Amino acid sequence: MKRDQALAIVKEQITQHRYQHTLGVMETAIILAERYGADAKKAELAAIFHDYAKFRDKDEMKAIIEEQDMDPELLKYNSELWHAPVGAYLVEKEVGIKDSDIIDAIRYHTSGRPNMTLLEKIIYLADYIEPGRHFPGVEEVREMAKSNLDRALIKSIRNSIEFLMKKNQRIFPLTFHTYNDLVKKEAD
Ligand code: DGI
Ligand code: FE
Ligand code: FE
Repeated sequence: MKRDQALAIVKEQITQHRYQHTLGVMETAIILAERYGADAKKAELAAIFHDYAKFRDKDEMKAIIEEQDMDPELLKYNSELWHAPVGAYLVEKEVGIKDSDIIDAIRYHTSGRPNMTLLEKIIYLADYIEPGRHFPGVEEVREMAKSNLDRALIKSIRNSIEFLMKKNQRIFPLTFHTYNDLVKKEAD
């Protein structure tokens, strides 16, 4: 699928603000793919569609999680987590993208998972450091991403967990598993 066609599809699904974020993730994901030797075309498409389901109705997302036998634990945690697995499902079903590398990068863009693929890491990180992000610590992760993808990823996940904990939010266990897996590999 061509970039312009993909962008036109996603533009219909999200707000103008989220669309600008999507363009930032796309640009960043392509740079990271070129830097770390991933497929830039897959990175482009995964980035374009990563937040496809962000504005779906909660009840619709809940129904999809149940009907498609997704992890029922998701329903016990913040509904902000749901748009990633639901997006993976809908991008395949509604947009027709079948490539499992792209679909999994969408599925795991919010929590990560142990043994992430290079493409999954790139989309997670691009989502965190795209030029439209302005939270404390982002510049440090941007710098790290220039030389060490895994270290940048660990830092971004640690920052996110800390941020959620400061807000008294519960952490989805898969987010912790992702963090532990990356830290273990870093220490090996
Ligand atoms: O969709 P984006 O805003 O671009 O970014 P995202 O998909 O990384 O995260 C969406 C939201 O999900 C964000 O507000 C924080 C929340 N979130 C991410 N990981 C966890 C989480 N919420 C909980 N409760 N637990 C998590 O592990
Ligand atoms: Fe997202
Ligand atoms: Fe995003």
